[in-house]
Amino acid sequence: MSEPRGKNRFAGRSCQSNGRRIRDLTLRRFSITMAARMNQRGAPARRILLGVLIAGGAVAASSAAPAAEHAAAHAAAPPAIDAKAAEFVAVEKADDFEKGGVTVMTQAVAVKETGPKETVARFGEVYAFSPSFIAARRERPLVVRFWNLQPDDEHDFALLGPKGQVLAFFKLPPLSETVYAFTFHKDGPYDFKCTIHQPGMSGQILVLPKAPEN
Ligand SMILES: [Cu+2]
Repeated sequence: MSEPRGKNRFAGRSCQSNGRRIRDLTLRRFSITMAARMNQRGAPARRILLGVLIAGGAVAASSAAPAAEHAAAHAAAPPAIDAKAAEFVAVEKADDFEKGGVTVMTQAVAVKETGPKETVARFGEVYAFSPSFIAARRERPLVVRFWNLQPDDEHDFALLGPKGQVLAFFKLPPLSETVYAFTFHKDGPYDFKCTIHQPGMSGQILVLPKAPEN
């Protein structure tokens, strides 16, 4: 499944609300215990109790916002492509490219179906692109065949420019082949990532100077 796990503090779209909920419950339980004790002691103690309960309420209210953010992140619209993306790269989708180029597979490194449980509990479900590093030549089309090997996990591919701007974005549906040709116009490293599984599912294309004519 593509849901990042609740305890994954590394996930870009991490679900931290579970942790907050546990803290809220702990705080409420503490408040109730305090209430029981203070009831026996009279009015001044009750004022302190009120303060504790208000603080508890404030923490509980603050946890509602991240939960909403989280839901929004999962339903997020595709990122906007930078207006100057074409200066860096031309991206062409084609399912009829001849064989060749680089095949990039999506790899389930640690998932809840197969574990290890401790890893999934610590990092959430972990995926990777394989390979995650590709070298290319400027002005020579780099054909990449993306294979999403997971039967029930969405992935996507965002290509980033030197300032982190999005140069290209597309989805990689479950059990699909998606083929693109990238023709880079500027040398240098270009990061890429699956926006759903961050930060683990990331990589880099290094664009080398134009090949010498021979
Ligand atoms: Cu992914």
